[in-house]
Amino acid sequence: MNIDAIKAKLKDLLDEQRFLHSLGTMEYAILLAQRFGEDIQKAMVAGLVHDCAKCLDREELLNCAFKSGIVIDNIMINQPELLHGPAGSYLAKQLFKIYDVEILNAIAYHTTGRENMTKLEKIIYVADLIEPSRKFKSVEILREKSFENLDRAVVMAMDNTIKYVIEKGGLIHPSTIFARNQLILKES
Ligand code: DGI
Ligand code: FE
Ligand code: FE
Ligand code: FE
Repeated sequence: MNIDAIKAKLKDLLDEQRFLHSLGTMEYAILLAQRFGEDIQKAMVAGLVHDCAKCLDREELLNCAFKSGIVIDNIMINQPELLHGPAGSYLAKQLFKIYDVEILNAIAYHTTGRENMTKLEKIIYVADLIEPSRKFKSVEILREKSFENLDRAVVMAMDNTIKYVIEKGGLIHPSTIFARNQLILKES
Protein backbone atom coordinates (compact mmCIF):
# COMPACT_ATOMS: atom_id res chain seq x y z
CA MET A 1 0.00 0.00 0.00
CA ASN A 2 1.33 3.47 -0.73
CA ILE A 3 1.52 6.11 1.97
CA ASP A 4 -1.65 7.97 0.88
CA ALA A 5 -3.70 4.77 0.90
CA ILE A 6 -2.38 3.97 4.39
CA LYS A 7 -3.28 7.49 5.56
CA ALA A 8 -6.81 7.27 4.20
CA LYS A 9 -7.45 3.94 5.90
CA LEU A 10 -5.80 5.03 9.15
CA LYS A 11 -8.01 8.13 9.32
CA ASP A 12 -11.06 5.85 9.55
CA LEU A 13 -9.48 3.73 12.30
CA LEU A 14 -8.46 6.57 14.60
CA ASP A 15 -10.04 9.62 16.15
CA GLU A 16 -8.97 13.06 14.91
CA GLN A 17 -6.45 13.71 17.68
CA ARG A 18 -4.82 10.28 17.35
CA PHE A 19 -4.61 10.69 13.58
CA LEU A 20 -2.84 14.04 13.98
CA HIS A 21 -0.51 12.45 16.55
CA SER A 22 0.30 9.76 13.98
CA LEU A 23 1.13 12.35 11.31
CA GLY A 24 3.33 14.17 13.83
CA THR A 25 5.12 10.96 14.78
CA MET A 26 5.70 10.23 11.09
CA GLU A 27 7.15 13.71 10.60
CA TYR A 28 9.64 13.31 13.46
CA ALA A 29 10.44 9.72 12.49
CA ILE A 30 11.49 11.01 9.05
CA LEU A 31 13.64 13.77 10.58
CA LEU A 32 15.35 11.33 12.97
CA ALA A 33 15.89 8.81 10.15
CA GLN A 34 17.59 11.53 8.10
CA ARG A 35 19.70 12.56 11.06
CA PHE A 36 20.83 9.04 12.04
CA GLY A 37 21.00 7.36 8.62
CA GLU A 38 17.96 5.09 8.89
CA ASP A 39 15.76 4.05 5.95
CA ILE A 40 13.40 7.00 5.53
CA GLN A 41 10.59 5.02 3.91
CA LYS A 42 10.54 2.52 6.79
CA ALA A 43 10.59 5.29 9.38
CA MET A 44 7.74 7.05 7.58
CA VAL A 45 5.52 3.98 7.48
CA ALA A 46 6.31 2.86 11.05
CA GLY A 47 5.73 6.37 12.44
CA LEU A 48 2.42 6.72 10.64
CA VAL A 49 1.06 3.30 11.58
CA HIS A 50 2.50 2.82 15.11
CA ASP A 51 -0.78 3.60 16.94
CA CYS A 52 -3.17 1.95 14.46
CA ALA A 53 -4.59 -0.30 17.22
CA LYS A 54 -5.05 2.54 19.70
CA CYS A 55 -8.82 2.84 19.22
CA LEU A 56 -9.74 -0.86 19.34
CA ASP A 57 -12.02 -2.03 22.14
CA ARG A 58 -10.61 -4.32 24.81
CA GLU A 59 -11.76 -7.53 23.19
CA GLU A 60 -10.35 -6.68 19.74
CA LEU A 61 -7.16 -5.44 21.36
CA LEU A 62 -6.58 -8.73 23.18
CA ASN A 63 -7.53 -10.74 20.13
CA CYS A 64 -5.11 -8.89 17.83
CA ALA A 65 -2.34 -8.85 20.45
CA PHE A 66 -2.54 -12.63 20.87
CA LYS A 67 -2.47 -13.14 17.10
CA SER A 68 0.59 -10.90 16.69
CA GLY A 69 3.17 -13.52 17.57
CA ILE A 70 4.55 -11.23 20.28
CA VAL A 71 4.65 -12.80 23.77
CA ILE A 72 1.79 -11.30 25.76
CA ASP A 73 2.55 -11.40 29.48
CA ASN A 74 0.45 -10.78 32.59
CA ILE A 75 1.60 -7.22 32.97
CA MET A 76 0.37 -6.39 29.47
CA ILE A 77 -2.96 -8.05 30.14
CA ASN A 78 -3.27 -6.09 33.38
CA GLN A 79 -2.29 -2.78 31.76
CA PRO A 80 -4.19 -2.77 28.46
CA GLU A 81 -2.30 0.40 27.38
CA LEU A 82 0.55 -2.01 26.68
CA LEU A 83 -1.38 -4.14 24.19
CA HIS A 84 -1.79 -1.68 21.31
CA GLY A 85 1.81 -2.08 20.15
CA PRO A 86 1.63 -5.85 19.60
CA ALA A 87 -1.96 -5.56 18.36
CA GLY A 88 -0.87 -2.81 15.97
CA SER A 89 1.84 -5.00 14.45
CA TYR A 90 -0.84 -7.58 13.67
CA LEU A 91 -3.22 -4.98 12.20
CA ALA A 92 -0.39 -3.50 10.14
CA LYS A 93 -0.10 -6.84 8.36
CA GLN A 94 -3.80 -7.49 8.04
CA LEU A 95 -5.05 -4.03 7.06
CA PHE A 96 -2.04 -2.28 5.58
CA LYS A 97 -0.17 -5.23 4.07
CA ILE A 98 3.04 -4.32 5.84
CA TYR A 99 5.30 -7.37 6.09
CA ASP A 100 8.66 -5.75 6.81
CA VAL A 101 9.78 -7.26 10.13
CA GLU A 102 11.73 -4.17 11.13
CA ILE A 103 8.66 -1.99 10.70
CA LEU A 104 6.43 -4.53 12.48
CA ASN A 105 8.82 -4.70 15.45
CA ALA A 106 9.06 -0.91 15.67
CA ILE A 107 5.25 -0.87 15.96
CA ALA A 108 5.12 -3.82 18.38
CA TYR A 109 7.69 -2.39 20.81
CA HIS A 110 6.92 1.33 20.57
CA THR A 111 5.31 1.52 24.03
CA THR A 112 7.64 -0.60 26.19
CA GLY A 113 10.87 -0.65 24.23
CA ARG A 114 13.04 -3.74 24.73
CA GLU A 115 16.65 -4.85 25.06
CA ASN A 116 18.73 -4.64 21.87
CA MET A 117 16.40 -2.15 20.20
CA THR A 118 17.18 -1.49 16.54
CA LYS A 119 17.80 2.03 15.31
CA LEU A 120 14.33 2.09 13.78
CA GLU A 121 12.73 0.97 17.07
CA LYS A 122 14.57 3.75 18.91
CA ILE A 123 13.52 6.32 16.33
CA ILE A 124 9.83 5.38 16.62
CA TYR A 125 10.02 5.19 20.42
CA VAL A 126 11.41 8.73 20.57
CA ALA A 127 9.39 10.26 17.70
CA ASP A 128 6.21 9.11 19.46
CA LEU A 129 7.11 11.21 22.49
CA ILE A 130 8.49 14.36 20.83
CA GLU A 131 5.97 14.85 18.01
CA PRO A 132 4.51 18.39 17.78
CA SER A 133 1.30 17.78 19.75
CA ARG A 134 3.14 16.49 22.86
CA LYS A 135 3.12 19.16 25.55
CA PHE A 136 4.70 17.73 28.72
CA LYS A 137 7.17 19.83 30.71
CA SER A 138 10.53 18.60 29.42
CA VAL A 139 9.47 17.93 25.81
CA GLU A 140 11.56 20.76 24.36
CA ILE A 141 14.74 19.47 26.03
CA LEU A 142 13.96 15.94 24.82
CA ARG A 143 13.41 17.22 21.25
CA GLU A 144 16.83 18.84 21.24
CA LYS A 145 18.54 15.83 22.79
CA SER A 146 16.92 13.49 20.25
CA PHE A 147 18.90 14.98 17.37
CA GLU A 148 22.12 14.97 19.37
CA ASN A 149 22.18 11.49 20.94
CA LEU A 150 19.50 8.93 20.10
CA ASP A 151 20.35 6.47 22.88
CA ARG A 152 20.34 9.21 25.53
CA ALA A 153 16.98 10.40 24.17
CA VAL A 154 15.54 6.89 24.53
CA VAL A 155 16.69 6.81 28.18
CA MET A 156 15.21 10.26 28.82
CA ALA A 157 11.95 9.25 27.16
CA MET A 158 11.82 6.10 29.30
CA ASP A 159 12.54 8.14 32.45
CA ASN A 160 9.64 10.37 31.53
CA THR A 161 7.27 7.46 30.90
CA ILE A 162 8.35 5.54 34.03
CA LYS A 163 7.74 8.62 36.20
CA TYR A 164 4.34 9.10 34.60
CA VAL A 165 3.33 5.48 35.14
CA ILE A 166 4.52 5.55 38.77
CA GLU A 167 2.57 8.76 39.33
CA LYS A 168 -0.54 6.88 38.19
CA GLY A 169 0.29 3.84 40.34
CA GLY A 170 0.70 1.55 37.31
CA LEU A 171 2.89 -1.49 36.73
CA ILE A 172 6.19 -0.83 34.96
CA HIS A 173 6.82 -3.28 32.16
CA PRO A 174 10.17 -5.08 32.68
CA SER A 175 11.15 -4.63 29.01
CA THR A 176 11.41 -0.89 29.64
CA ILE A 177 13.69 -1.48 32.65
CA PHE A 178 15.90 -3.93 30.71
CA ALA A 179 16.17 -1.55 27.76
CA ARG A 180 16.97 1.44 29.95
CA ASN A 181 19.58 -0.43 32.02
CA GLN A 182 21.28 -1.70 28.87
CA LEU A 183 21.48 1.76 27.32
CA ILE A 184 22.82 3.33 30.52
CA LEU A 185 25.44 0.59 30.97
CA LYS A 186 26.57 1.22 27.39
CA GLU A 187 27.17 4.89 28.21
CA SER A 188 29.72 4.26 30.96
O1 DGI B 1 0.10 5.48 22.38
P1 DGI B 1 0.71 6.77 22.81
O2 DGI B 1 -0.14 7.50 23.81
O3 DGI B 1 1.10 7.65 21.66
O4 DGI B 1 2.09 6.45 23.58
P2 DGI B 1 2.70 5.07 24.06
O5 DGI B 1 2.28 3.97 23.19
O6 DGI B 1 4.17 5.29 24.22
O7 DGI B 1 2.13 4.88 25.53
C1 DGI B 1 0.79 4.58 25.75
C2 DGI B 1 0.52 4.59 27.22
O8 DGI B 1 1.15 3.52 27.87
C3 DGI B 1 0.98 5.87 27.92
O9 DGI B 1 -0.10 6.35 28.70
C4 DGI B 1 2.09 5.43 28.82
C5 DGI B 1 1.77 3.99 29.05
N1 DGI B 1 2.94 3.17 29.33
C6 DGI B 1 4.15 3.18 28.74
N2 DGI B 1 4.98 2.31 29.30
C7 DGI B 1 4.28 1.71 30.31
C8 DGI B 1 2.98 2.25 30.32
N3 DGI B 1 2.01 1.87 31.18
C9 DGI B 1 2.31 0.92 32.07
N4 DGI B 1 1.38 0.53 32.93
N5 DGI B 1 3.55 0.34 32.14
C10 DGI B 1 4.57 0.69 31.29
O10 DGI B 1 5.67 0.14 31.38
FE1 FE C 1 1.22 4.12 21.31
FE1 FE D 1 5.98 5.93 23.62
FE1 FE E 1 1.83 7.16 19.78
